[in-house]
Amino acid sequence: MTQTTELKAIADALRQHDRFLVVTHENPDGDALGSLLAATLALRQLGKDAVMYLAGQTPLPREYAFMPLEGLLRESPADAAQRVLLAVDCAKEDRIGDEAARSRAPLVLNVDHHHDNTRFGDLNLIVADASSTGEVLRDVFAELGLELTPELAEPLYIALVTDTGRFQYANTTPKALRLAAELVEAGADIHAVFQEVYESVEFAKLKLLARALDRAEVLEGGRIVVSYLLRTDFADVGASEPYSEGIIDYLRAVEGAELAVLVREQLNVGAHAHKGSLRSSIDELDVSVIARRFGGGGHRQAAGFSTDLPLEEIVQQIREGFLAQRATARA
Ligand SMILES: [Mn+2]
Repeated sequence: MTQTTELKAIADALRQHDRFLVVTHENPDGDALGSLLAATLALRQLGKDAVMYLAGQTPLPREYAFMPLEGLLRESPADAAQRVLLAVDCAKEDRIGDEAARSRAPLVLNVDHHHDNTRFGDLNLIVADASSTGEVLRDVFAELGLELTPELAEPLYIALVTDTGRFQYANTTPKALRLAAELVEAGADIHAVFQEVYESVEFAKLKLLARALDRAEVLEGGRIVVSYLLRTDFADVGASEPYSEGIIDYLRAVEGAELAVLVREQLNVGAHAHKGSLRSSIDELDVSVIARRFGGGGHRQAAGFSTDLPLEEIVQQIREGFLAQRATARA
């Protein structure tokens, strides 16, 4: 199917069905939560019964606490088997964090922008060159003839501004910038979003950042910048897991860095021992390929993984993955 056909098929399915369960990926970021909220509100604007569900008990990142996410379920509702599952910003079904979510649903709709999306839906709309899932949803809403109210515009803007790194990353296309203007015209309060998302840093997050910066090391003559956070770091400064979001951007910003790596010990018992985040600063390096060495994935510029391997082994594997690509690029 072409992308236009996929778009129309998703829009038709949203029109035809009446009850929906909207989900996104665990440990959600701004695009995940913005898309979750916008999709839910859009369905309600169409007169549908739509509920939001985020599996697990991990607290939401505090910078998104201002979003009107009342009614967000943390456990699957009893009537999940009667609800069409709409997954937004989920590259793989296991990112939903509820193994039964997909099999329970009578129909699965998958709307995303990850280039490595496994197309786990019955219907899929995957736009790999979109800046964010929010941008993809905007086109779905247009297809549905929805009015872009301030309530819809603001979560779409949150999705857009966070996934483009405040309109700085390579995915900041002219289309993304035009969409930003459209969302501001529709009533998104960009200054309020800025203050809530970027200027409400908790002191414990600052102290966690300090630990990561203090431990940062360079490899391969400065082309790789790597750091790690231990479980005790989180405990010492009083930080929970989402506090580490954004730290990697400081590592990537170092002069000459092509690859930034942050490895953190997992806080949840029963989870994999380590979680890794990877960021590429150059077009020639696809970090999703490195993440796949550990069973992870993501985008070219940003990817992640979970693993039980020890820290030294993780760093060694990442180094090999980096050299495999960079040697190829130079040949
Ligand atoms: Mn995204």
